[in-house]
Amino acid sequence: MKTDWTIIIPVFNEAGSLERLLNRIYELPLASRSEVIVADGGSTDHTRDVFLECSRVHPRLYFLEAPRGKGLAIRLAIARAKGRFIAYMDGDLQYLPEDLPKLTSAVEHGADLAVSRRRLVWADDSARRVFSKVFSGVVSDRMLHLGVSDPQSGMKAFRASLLPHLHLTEKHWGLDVQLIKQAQAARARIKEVDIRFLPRDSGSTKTGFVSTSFDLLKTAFRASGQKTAKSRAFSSSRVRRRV
Ligand SMILES: Nc1nc2c(ncn2[C@@H]2O[C@H](COP(=O)(O)OP(=O)(O)OP(=O)(O)O)[C@@H](O)[C@H]2O)c(=O)[nH]1
Ligand SMILES: [Mg+2]
Repeated sequence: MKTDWTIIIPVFNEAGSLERLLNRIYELPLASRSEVIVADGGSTDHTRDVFLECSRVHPRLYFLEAPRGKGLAIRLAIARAKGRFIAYMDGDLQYLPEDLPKLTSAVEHGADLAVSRRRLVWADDSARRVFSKVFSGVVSDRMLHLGVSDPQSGMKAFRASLLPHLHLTEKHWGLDVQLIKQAQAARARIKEVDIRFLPRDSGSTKTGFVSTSFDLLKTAFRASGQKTAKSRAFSSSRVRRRV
């Protein structure tokens, strides 16, 4: 069986959603040519037991033990990915597995990186959501010129051939911004894809308003400082296209 895709699910205490999420991923036609890595940041609930149950019925499903940090867990999973293409999505079922093929198809049809753009299916006017909008508008756009409208969205897909052009170092919430910034510097073709976004129906949030904001701003400052050097480093080497 060929492994076109590596699908990475970062989780920390997501026992309430993991089984439902994996069952739905494995119903996708995409699953027959994918491996799935559950990248766990040291869950203290029954996430691991849920994974073990699921691994009895689903093939090519792997567990990765990572230190704390969503970004770090994704990076460690990327390092062991066998797929020609890589996707990641949150494990709390706020993103619909059925929307994943929209991103994978964008990549298989020529994009180097597909970035999802959340369309809320409920009215969320929480302080965190408002901050997220401000962050996207001001920092991502004005400061980093990312050119995407929802950089923090937790579902992305890209070609593994992009990886030699990247140097991902973020451990927490800044990984998404770093990925986009570095892909942009590598002249990657970035495509935005609309997806649905639901409220959490189990578990609890791992983001704190202050800590997440601080983490993202640190990333933004680091990324804006790296901008010139990165652009120069990649200017002579275009991303290899495999389409
Ligand atoms: N491996 C790993 N995964 C994490 C860590 N922190 C969060 N996650 C996972 O990353 C994903 C996003 O975290 P969430 O807490 O849902 O963040 P959010 O979606 O911005 O917040 P909510 O809207 O409240 O759910 C979820 O699948 C989490 O389980 C971590 O330290 N390590
Ligand atoms: Mg969430």
